[in-house]
Amino acid sequence: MEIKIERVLKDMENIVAFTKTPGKGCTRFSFSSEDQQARDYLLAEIKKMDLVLTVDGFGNIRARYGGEELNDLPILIGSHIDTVANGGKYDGLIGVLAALEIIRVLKEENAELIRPVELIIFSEEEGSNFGITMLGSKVLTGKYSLNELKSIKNGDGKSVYDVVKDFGLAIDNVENEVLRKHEVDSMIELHIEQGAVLETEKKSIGIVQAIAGMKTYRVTLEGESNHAGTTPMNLRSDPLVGASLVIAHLQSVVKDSPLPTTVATAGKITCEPNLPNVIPQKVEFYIDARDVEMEGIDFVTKELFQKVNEVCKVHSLKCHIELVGKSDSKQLSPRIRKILEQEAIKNGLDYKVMNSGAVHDAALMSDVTDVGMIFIPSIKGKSHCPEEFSKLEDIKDGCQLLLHAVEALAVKKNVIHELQNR
Ligand code: HGY
Ligand code: MN
Ligand code: MN
Repeated sequence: MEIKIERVLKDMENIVAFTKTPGKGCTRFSFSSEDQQARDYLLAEIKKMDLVLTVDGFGNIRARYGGEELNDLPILIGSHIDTVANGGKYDGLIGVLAALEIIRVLKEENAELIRPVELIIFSEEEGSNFGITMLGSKVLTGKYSLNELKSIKNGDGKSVYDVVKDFGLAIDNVENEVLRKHEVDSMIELHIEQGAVLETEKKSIGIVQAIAGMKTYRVTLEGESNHAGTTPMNLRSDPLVGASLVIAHLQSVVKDSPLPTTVATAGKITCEPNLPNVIPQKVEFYIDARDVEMEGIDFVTKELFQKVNEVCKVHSLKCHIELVGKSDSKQLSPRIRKILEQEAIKNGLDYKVMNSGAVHDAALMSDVTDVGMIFIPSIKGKSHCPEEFSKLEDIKDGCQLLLHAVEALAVKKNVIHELQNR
């Protein structure tokens, strides 16, 4: 069976148009009007295929092809459609559109399934609303109670609960919709690499072995606002100086981590009153610490707390450090990885087994099922920016490999070889 790449590209162009920042990349936060447009488009495509559709209380969409008579557990394929601000076209979306196209092909070819094949679209993967990545898959796998969702607030002080409820979703049901172990057979997510390894090594496919874990901290430093001209330097309590010392320290010390894969980023900062002639009162910044082993993340955490305490003493600042989001590093399923490698070899694809520095919903789903990930190259390793780009032939290879893996797991005539290989 073959995917029809022109349909994937048409879907992509249609959905990429749903952005708050036309001409400056994709800005499509979950629960926004742009998100609603993208959802409406995809739901219309799903309804054309008469799939069994469910939208849970957090807006995670599941559309199943293959009926009740199939008593084997479903395989899930999909990703997310939300973006960062001024993000790229491909992050998340390519995995959703590949899955949608694969279900179209299975239906058109009247493939005889041994298990249902389900498209899954996760809400709020980027964490753009609340600073917590993969919130949709965390809620789906039972990581948050309804009460916790009522207490987490966005920058406007609105809770997750209220934002999702105002979007028209039945969020009160989420605790009854948790996906448990052994309810699905497996999940495979196709995604762009968001790094430069595949391009540098001239590989068209990555098969993911492990996904990085992460911790996101919100650091608040309070000093004493004062006049920029009349306050002597030795009498200042300047939280922006404190913040810059902490951020610069982490950038320099991360190379001393026990692991070469540790990364630390300060990607969001607010300063009050944020005026050139006023010593700030309060600065809030986020630290994003990641590694494929938790040891690297713990290293950054230790350095962060030590440095914050040190600069607070020297600059007479008050501090508050809050862990706002976390996800553990995850080894993906050897069973699924073996199928992906077999199908890549069978189809002459030049692939590399590799780790993911980016986090993905697949990491959360690996708590409840066997999970695999397929990467396609990101040109110049660029992502989370308008320059994000993947080549047509790589997109085709990625979609086709996902289709072959679905055939091996779910289509009758192919599945025997998978059973023999268990
Ligand atoms: O931040 C990430 O790694 C993902 O793109 N949300
Ligand atoms: Mn993504
Ligand atoms: Mn992303």
